[in-house]
Amino acid sequence: DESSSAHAIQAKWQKYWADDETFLAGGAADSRPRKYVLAMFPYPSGDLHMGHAENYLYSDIVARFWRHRGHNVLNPIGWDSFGLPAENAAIRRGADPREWTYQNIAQQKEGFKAYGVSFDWTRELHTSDPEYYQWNQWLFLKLHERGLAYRKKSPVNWCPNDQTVLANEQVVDGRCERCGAEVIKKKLTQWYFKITDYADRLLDDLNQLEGSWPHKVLQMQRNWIGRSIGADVDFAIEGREEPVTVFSTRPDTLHGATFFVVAPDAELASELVADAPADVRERFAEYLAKVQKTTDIDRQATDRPKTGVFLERYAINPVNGEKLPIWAADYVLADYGHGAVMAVPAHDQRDLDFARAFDLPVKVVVDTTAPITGAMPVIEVDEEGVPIDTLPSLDDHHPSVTGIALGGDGRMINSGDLNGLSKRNAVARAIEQLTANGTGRAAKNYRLRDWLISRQRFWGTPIPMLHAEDGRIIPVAEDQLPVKLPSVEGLDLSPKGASPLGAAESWVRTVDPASGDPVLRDPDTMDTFVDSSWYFLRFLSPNSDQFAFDPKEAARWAPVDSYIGGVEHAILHLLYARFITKVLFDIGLIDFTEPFSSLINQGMVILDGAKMSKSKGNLVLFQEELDKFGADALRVGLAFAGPVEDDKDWADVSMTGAQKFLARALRLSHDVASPVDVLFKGGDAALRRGTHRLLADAPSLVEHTKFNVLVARLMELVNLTRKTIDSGAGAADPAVREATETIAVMLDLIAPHTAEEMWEILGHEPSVGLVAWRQADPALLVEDSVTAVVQIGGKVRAQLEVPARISEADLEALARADERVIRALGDKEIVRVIVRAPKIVSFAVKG
Ligand code: ANZ
Repeated sequence: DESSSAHAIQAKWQKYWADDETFLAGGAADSRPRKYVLAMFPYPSGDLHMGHAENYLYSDIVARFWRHRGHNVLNPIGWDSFGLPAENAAIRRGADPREWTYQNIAQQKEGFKAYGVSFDWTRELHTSDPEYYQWNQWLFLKLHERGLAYRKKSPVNWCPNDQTVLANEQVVDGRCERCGAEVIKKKLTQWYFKITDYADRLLDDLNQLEGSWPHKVLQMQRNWIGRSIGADVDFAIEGREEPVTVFSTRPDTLHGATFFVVAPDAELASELVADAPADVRERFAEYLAKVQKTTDIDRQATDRPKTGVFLERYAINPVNGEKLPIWAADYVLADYGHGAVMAVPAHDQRDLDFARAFDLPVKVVVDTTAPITGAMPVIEVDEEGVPIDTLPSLDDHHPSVTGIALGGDGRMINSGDLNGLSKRNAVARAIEQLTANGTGRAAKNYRLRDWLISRQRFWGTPIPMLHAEDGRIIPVAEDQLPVKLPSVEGLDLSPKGASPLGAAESWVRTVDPASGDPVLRDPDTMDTFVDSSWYFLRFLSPNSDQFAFDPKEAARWAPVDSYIGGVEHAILHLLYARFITKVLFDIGLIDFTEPFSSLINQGMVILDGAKMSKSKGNLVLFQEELDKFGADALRVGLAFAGPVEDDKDWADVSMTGAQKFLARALRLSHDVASPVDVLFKGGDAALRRGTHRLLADAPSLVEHTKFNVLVARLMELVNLTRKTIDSGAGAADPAVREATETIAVMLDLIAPHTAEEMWEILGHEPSVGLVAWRQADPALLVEDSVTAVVQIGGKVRAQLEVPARISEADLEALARADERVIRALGDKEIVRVIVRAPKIVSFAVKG
């Protein structure tokens, strides 16, 4: 039956590809143009699943396509094999995380081979091999040399369940991305990568990816980096020597500041309250304790009632000397800007909510009812800056009445010599004045934080640093790498809040070879996002023990031409890879600044409209589908299921339909009776036109990732070929061979085993995977033409020769441009036009 013959064909060609090494990338002597096609490498979490089936199908289609287009293609595969799931599985089963990991890798590898993915297997890598992770350590040392790896004590996101630190990116809605436990703050000394030094470049370079990356991903990266432009303003504090700086995006509103707020958990708050009366101190301490249990997400929620404590201290507004009461309130965050704000309740909603809750004054300084462009009334103001002819609408809109802050643009009022300016001009002028007075300066602020990379876990890359007894921190010399993980034997991996490596006595205690001093190894391991931040470069020299990657190979292959993977990596992985790429560029090891020239995000495979998951019990299993229907049918089913970026509902996929299509295609090759070396010139004209139309359209379909359309077009051509055979032209017609060969060569993208089989049956040598796509014959692309008539007032006035597939709009335009029609219309008024493409254009006229 269909399935068993599919399996036989599959096994035959998989063996051939492995023996022949058909899909190895060409070496330095290969003069073909190069394409680097990469799918995000998998985490070896178990069997391959349908998400993998989709991801690696798409990358395989792209890789195979470029081979057919005469390119030297690199399509490698490896495993992102460090990380928590392996460690947790090991803890559960009292086993070595290595065992679990490498077993899963072996299984997934079998899966990929059975699926017919055209990887270059000679470049396989695993990030948990010392041969790989020593280069993570090398990278760490490079960053350290440049001041980009540093240690600091700071409040970190702590998962009480996994007992480990999490990067901001790994906290989702206040919870651990992995286990869902509520994340708390804990103060720890940790290693950081200084990604904030690259914030501007990471943001600005996104512009060059516009059109090549999904717009949504670019936008997510922009928001994550979150650059705000404004000013730092210094406020003197009564009874304190040093001024306190605040960041504001609206220095134009300085005259509207009516109070001052510090984050309760910032050191400044505790300092300011230290000399306050006992009752204030008590209230503050109570408040602080509460705040420390609140997540940043909750603190930023706009619909929360505002809370705070007056510290009985005052800040002095640098522009007018006004005394502003200082409050501690949790809507101000300790680690954004400077952890303090000038509050302008008239123009900032959070400040307004707070002012209304605690009865603080609200002073309008931007008249948002005054137009700012075009002919505008000049607002007359008195010496105080109060409008003389007060606009009644402004009173109606007063924020203390409406509860709605006036965030919009308008004309400055109540603001000294800023009065009358628009917001933008006032911002610029305010910054000029602050700068001149030495009380402020232009400033930028970012949401992006430095990348916390220390993890208190076993199954990761050891951080290559030594700690001397006197507190000195000594980098491990490059020639001492790798710092290999110790054996897991005797170690308790269960989460304790400190790295299990710290208990590996004989590993932790070592000697600094330079000084001979006894030292301790850093017990922490690196975030696994370090591993995946540069792996695409390792594929270029996967076996080198000289370099992380050979710069000459990087110059040949990189950046990656097509990167394919899930949108779940829109922020973390892509941002880190972009950062490390820029660092390596700065070091001079590569000559490009963006790692992935184009990015394709695939949708999810779902079932009955729902995400598949083990817990819901609605999993479609990759291995089962593969066993039942064979690799090619699975690939056709997925490719045909819908546009790449859409979610695909497996309930709508007809696997038997896919099988039947493949069987029909295969049967064509059996039926073809024309000689192998037929010159493709003659034969059934309609079939030839169909074949050449597909030859003409297919490249752009693939380049625009319209794989489902390509499958549909192949199905059409298979049907047309069969019809041609049946309708009398017969299997010996050379057009039938031409169509069938074209089908085989193009089908290779989607169903490579069937394609190889067809190619062989048609009398050719393998591999069809390396056969060039033929050029379409332009003479066969000329469309059929038909005669269209143009009627005016019911009388035929002209006949036009037009393409059979002309659009209604084009047909009408042709008719209106025709000399005879123009003459017959004269100056009659056209009341109605009826167009029936390609046959009729009819003008109803008056006069
Ligand atoms: C005065 C002002 C007036 C502000 C106004 C806004 C509107 P983005 O755009 O997110 O960068 N801010 C500064 N530091 C803060 C902190 N640590 N916690 C909470 N809020 C903080 O926001 C910048 C604005 O957020 C700053 O500009 C400041 O309020 C506030 F009509 O200053 B603004």
